[in-house]
Amino acid sequence: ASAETSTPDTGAIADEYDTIVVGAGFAGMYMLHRVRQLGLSTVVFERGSDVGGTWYWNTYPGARCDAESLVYNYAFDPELRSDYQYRWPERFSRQPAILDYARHVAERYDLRRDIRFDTAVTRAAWDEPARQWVVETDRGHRVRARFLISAVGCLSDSQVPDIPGLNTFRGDWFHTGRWPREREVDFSGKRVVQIGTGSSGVQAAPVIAQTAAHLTVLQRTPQFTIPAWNVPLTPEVVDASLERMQQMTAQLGDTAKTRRLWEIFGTKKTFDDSPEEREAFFEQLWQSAAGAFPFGYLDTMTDPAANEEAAEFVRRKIRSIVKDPETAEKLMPRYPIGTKRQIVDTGYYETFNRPNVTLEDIRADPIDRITPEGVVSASGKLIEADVIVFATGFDAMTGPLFGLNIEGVEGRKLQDAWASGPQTYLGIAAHGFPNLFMLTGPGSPSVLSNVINSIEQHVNWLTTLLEHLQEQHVDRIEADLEAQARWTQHCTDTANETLWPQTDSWYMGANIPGKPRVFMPYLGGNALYQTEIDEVAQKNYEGFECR
Ligand code: N01
Repeated sequence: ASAETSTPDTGAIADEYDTIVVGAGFAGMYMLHRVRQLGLSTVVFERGSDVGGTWYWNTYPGARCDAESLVYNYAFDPELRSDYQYRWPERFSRQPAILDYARHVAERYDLRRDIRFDTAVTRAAWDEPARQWVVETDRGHRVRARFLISAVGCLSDSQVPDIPGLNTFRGDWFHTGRWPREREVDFSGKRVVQIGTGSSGVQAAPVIAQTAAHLTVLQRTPQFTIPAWNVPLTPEVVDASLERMQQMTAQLGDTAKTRRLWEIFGTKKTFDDSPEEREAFFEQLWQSAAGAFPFGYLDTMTDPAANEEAAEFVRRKIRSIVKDPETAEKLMPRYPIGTKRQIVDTGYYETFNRPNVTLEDIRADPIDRITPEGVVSASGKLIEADVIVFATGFDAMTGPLFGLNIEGVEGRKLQDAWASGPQTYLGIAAHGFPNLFMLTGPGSPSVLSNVINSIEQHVNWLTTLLEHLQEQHVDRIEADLEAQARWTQHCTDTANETLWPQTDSWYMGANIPGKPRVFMPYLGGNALYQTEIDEVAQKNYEGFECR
């Protein structure tokens, strides 16, 4: 890992800005770059001590991106992209490499001077007479701005489950999304209990197992994961990969504009192929598709029988990799493949062949409590631990927004407006919350895309809108209730064409007790979504009221 850049918070804060941006991850950084070009005075509040967002906080062992390095970066400046393309060390970057890139971008565009680090927004209230947002921070600032832009990310509100006795545990415990940065966590000689087997847990377990005396993985829901087949990026591999990506884009051509997310890669349906052809095709996907495995055939995400073919292929793989049949059986996922966020791994199933790794099924025998010695199950079994790792995920999409304590027109809280699920127009604006924009908000493709693409898409579109407002001398814009209802219904209808809503996942809010069950992101995919938001802009921002 590179050394932490020192970012002393010396910048003064004015009483008033044109724009306040919350968060200095990839969304906040690019937004700052663009609003500066419009000449809008702007401050960014960031609760971390440096840029990078997700890639600042998630320093857990094995943290890595499952989108390819060559595309998981900004496209807005072709020179930035080409200058950097031979610097990515691996096909799938580790967290430190991505954080280095974020820092490089901050330097290159001189972003830090407008970012106030170690500063969390604690409240944002709309002042109707002034047509401004009043934003408060945990450092006692109270600052006004015409526009409030949330760049808080979708997966930044870490969740440690409420297990009785955690405060009595005598060892260390950590959440993957809030991993300690001040010191290296050393697992050697330690008995480690890991709770959770989503993307974070699946990345962490193989790395923890390499040094821990013993690792016990507590699994509530077995998940499908596809090998990353990560490789170092030599210049030859870079050139070949860029060519492959260009070919794919050319093949898709204009058809991309009308294909939904699950239709982007496929050219045929599952049962168009004979069983032998299918097996060969799944094998090809297993070897090369990584996270796109469930999109190989056009109907995997819509036809239960087709989905089961793909799921069974992966189950056979698990049986062939995991040597102990009983452990293999415990690892068998039973939900439609792809309907939880598709995991990509390096040696996950193989980890259970190690003599120092045990898998416990906590669906069958749930966690009852934590004691000073470790974790105790409902049946009374004690799993002794020196360290507990919570890979238990996030209050996704709405959690980070609610954390800002946003109060809109007449003091209405965003939490209350969204009590039965998020309601947005285009995933970026909400009725009752004028001049508030949510980058990669609920109802946009965000987490169901290469999220940096989604970020740039939102920032570009919003920059054009802000420019339009400047030209028209408009200082208040709000989504219409009716346009919002139509958009929210469109997102739900799109999801209901697929198998996604059938599974308990964080997309559905199912991981958070009491959270409404609503499929939160938009499944249209980036290309179709671009067409849709462009159309709104062309129709003079139809669905927004400007005054
Ligand atoms: O979190 P998760 P994550 N008791 O919610 C379990 C992105 N990401 O941090 O499935 C016991 O997926 C829970 O069980 P269940 C990516 O979008 C990307 O792993 O709810 N167990 C599950 O096993 C990803 O999807 C990368 O039954 C409990 C796990 O904890 C998203 O972040 C890397 C529990 C949580 O899995 C979130 O991933 C990492 C409880 N009370 C993350 N509560 C990339 O590679 C939860 N669990 C880009």
